[in-house]
Amino acid sequence: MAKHSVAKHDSYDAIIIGSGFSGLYALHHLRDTMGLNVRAFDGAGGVGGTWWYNRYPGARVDAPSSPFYAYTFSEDLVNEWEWTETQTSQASVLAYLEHFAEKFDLTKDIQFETWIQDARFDEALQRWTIETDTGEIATAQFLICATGALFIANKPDYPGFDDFSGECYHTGRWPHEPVSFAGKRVGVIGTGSSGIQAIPEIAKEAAHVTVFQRTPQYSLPARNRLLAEGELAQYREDWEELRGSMYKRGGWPFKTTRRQAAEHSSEERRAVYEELWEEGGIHLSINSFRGVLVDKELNEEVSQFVRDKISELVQDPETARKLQPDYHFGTKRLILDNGYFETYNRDNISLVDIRENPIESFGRSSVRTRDEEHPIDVLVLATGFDAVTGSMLNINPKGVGGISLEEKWSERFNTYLGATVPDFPNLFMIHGPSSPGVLYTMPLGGERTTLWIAECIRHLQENELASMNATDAAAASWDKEINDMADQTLYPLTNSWYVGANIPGKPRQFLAHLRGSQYFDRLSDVAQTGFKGFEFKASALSREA
Ligand code: N01
Repeated sequence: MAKHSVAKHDSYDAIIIGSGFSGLYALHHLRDTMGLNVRAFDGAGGVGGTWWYNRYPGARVDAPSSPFYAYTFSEDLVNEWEWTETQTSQASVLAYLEHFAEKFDLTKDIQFETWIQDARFDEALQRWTIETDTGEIATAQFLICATGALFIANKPDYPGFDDFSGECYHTGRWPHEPVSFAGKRVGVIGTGSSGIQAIPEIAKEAAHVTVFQRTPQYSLPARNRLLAEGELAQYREDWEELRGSMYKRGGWPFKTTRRQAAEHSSEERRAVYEELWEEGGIHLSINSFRGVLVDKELNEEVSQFVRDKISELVQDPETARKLQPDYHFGTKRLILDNGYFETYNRDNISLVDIRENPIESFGRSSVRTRDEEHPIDVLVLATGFDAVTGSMLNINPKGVGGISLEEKWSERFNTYLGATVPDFPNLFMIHGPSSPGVLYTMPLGGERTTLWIAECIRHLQENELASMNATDAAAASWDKEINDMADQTLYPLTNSWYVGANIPGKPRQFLAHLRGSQYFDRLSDVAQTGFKGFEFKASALSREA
């Protein structure tokens, strides 16, 4: 895409960082609906965010029913975009976002291939100043960070890693040129959503795949299929109602179950699990019985059901044993796969449990575990991200008194409403820590958060105010609320990126709001009741009057 540069020292109403789902919508809404002068920046060479970077083989939306992983605000868009599969591929989501950017003429206001190097709040002017890696400086009253919850790649720092001299790719930074695995020995480190999506596709092409697994995972069959004729038409017809349901429920139009486990025999429960496994997608997780993520005994029953399925699917008993997960079902991000476990029945794949047999060193074309040397031509790092907080800390904005976000978050990732940080006035995050983020439908979450940010801006404009700043007390109380909610569940018991456990030294804290629809109701309440929890500063204009 063409690079449009800002003139040096340009000034805007709002600067947006990121042009994924949320950044694009924010640009459209703030510019076209609110009439603001807006500029967006993105380090990537085009729109798409996550979908620009994550081009690894097999990359798909890890959620069911693709029509719902899309913008909901424009009936036009719903009617004109032709989704083809139930689990949309990366290429298809990216094409959709490119279409969206073109339809609303967004790229003219996005500067690509430009990283924000510094962002500072100027207290005298009550404005943000950003500096780019290309030496440009721009100011804006509002800084909207749509920087992605899963953006900063987590690369393992094994000693001697650099001794490996073959091709090496991180799933979250996949090359734009085709990568060929034909005839090659491929090593994959990591078995989260990305690894589990990529491994079956790589195994179809490679001479051999060696999977280095640290934690075995629960993965449910995605049962991806082409949308049947009429399905999309039905969706369009029901769109208003479905959209309403998405708002009311957790971002999906599906009803979650109200069935009580205690009212059913264990045989009846097993039959329910079987039915939901066959249905595929996230249904086993949300539609079996109430309390799967709260009640240890019930959770263990579902966990064992999935372990049994893995044993049925994988022919070699030793491989099946290594693939048995031992944490509470659903407390790491649920994975949807297309033939992951079945892939271990091929004769060109082997699984190394690195908890039993750790990686010790690397050769020029090998990975050495304690017991064996594995010849490797291509290494795929499916090792995830410094999730939720990493992309904000990468920018490390400086707020009131020059405090950096890194200092502010040195012990806890305090936010107010998951969207603002005390001492960082007029800075808004979309999918920030303690927002529902990935536990909600992200495109819809991005839309709804943007609408709330727009209300904040309108409030300042109507009252001739220059800035709003969350108080420390409001953030502390929000932090407690989020953690109390999480502590009622099994989530915090598991080492996952939800609690920052995948990054050595990261403060452990549950990073998401667990009840998406309540969260957005809360945002509305705060807006309708005078923005409790914020302090305001008058604009220079109204101070002079
Ligand atoms: O990353 P992950 P991901 N040595 O952190 C292992 C979203 N997503 O990229 O479990 C060896 O889940 C790590 O092991 P462990 C989705 O929300 C969305 O797969 O920490 N192994 C784990 O197995 C997802 O949850 C889509 O013990 C190491 C793996 O690497 C999120 O992105 C598609 C290691 C990392 O799993 C992240 O998924 C794909 C080390 N040093 C992903 N460090 C959509 O469709 C880490 N691991 C939207």
